[in-house]
Amino acid sequence: MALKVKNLSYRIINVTPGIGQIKTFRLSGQRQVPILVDGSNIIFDSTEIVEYLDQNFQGPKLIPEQAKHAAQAHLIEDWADTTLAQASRAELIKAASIDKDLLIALLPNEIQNKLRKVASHLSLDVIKGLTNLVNQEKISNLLTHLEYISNLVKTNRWIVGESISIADIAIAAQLSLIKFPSSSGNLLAGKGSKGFSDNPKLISLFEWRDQLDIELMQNDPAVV
Ligand SMILES: N[C@@H](CCC(=O)N[C@@H](CS)C(=O)NCC(=O)O)C(=O)O
Repeated sequence: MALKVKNLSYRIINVTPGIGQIKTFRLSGQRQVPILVDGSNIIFDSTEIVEYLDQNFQGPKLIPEQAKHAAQAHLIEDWADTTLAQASRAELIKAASIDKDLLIALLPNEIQNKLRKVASHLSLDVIKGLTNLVNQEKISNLLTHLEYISNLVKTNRWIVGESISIADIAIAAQLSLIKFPSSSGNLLAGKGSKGFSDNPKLISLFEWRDQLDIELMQNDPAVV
């Protein structure tokens, strides 16, 4: 999303969890994505990547220049990357445990067909049991926190200040796990966690996210 905001050309290389992470480790000395490869510069961690893009490329500043807005954007991004990320992943697993089509759609393309049959025989109760171990308090807070943001975006185009920032990107990115945007493709678009994706109190939030997604997709002439 940050690369799209800056209107930069890029190529996405997806990493298969496990074996694929050997490459990410060799490349960056750690196993997680995202990693940005810009010539000989290797940058990992989304915050570092956004700071690198702001410092080295033109386009809207994703870290606001005003100290007050910068502090707010950093704090919100950190919340999105930690609390929101953990809760939305747990919600996604829960949703996939009760919706076999969603579970299958989430499988990597190359193994989708082979696993389709196996997945339909899986005992989804096992997955459900595991997700119930996730801190329930965190998940009930999730709805309350998303309601706050939904109310905020009813009257504000951007989460912090008057222009797009790292806070908008961080929140919108994590929301994809709770309700997949149209850019996720036919299998996933609109799917998500019951109680969130279909919650009337969150309509403004997902409309805001969809609008941002559409604008960034349009801002995409250089993707290769
Ligand atoms: N704080 C990091 C979090 C990165 C992260 O959690 N990456 C996940 C995917 S979204 C990952 O690579 N997980 C695989 C693993 O931890 O082995 C960032 O914002 O870049």
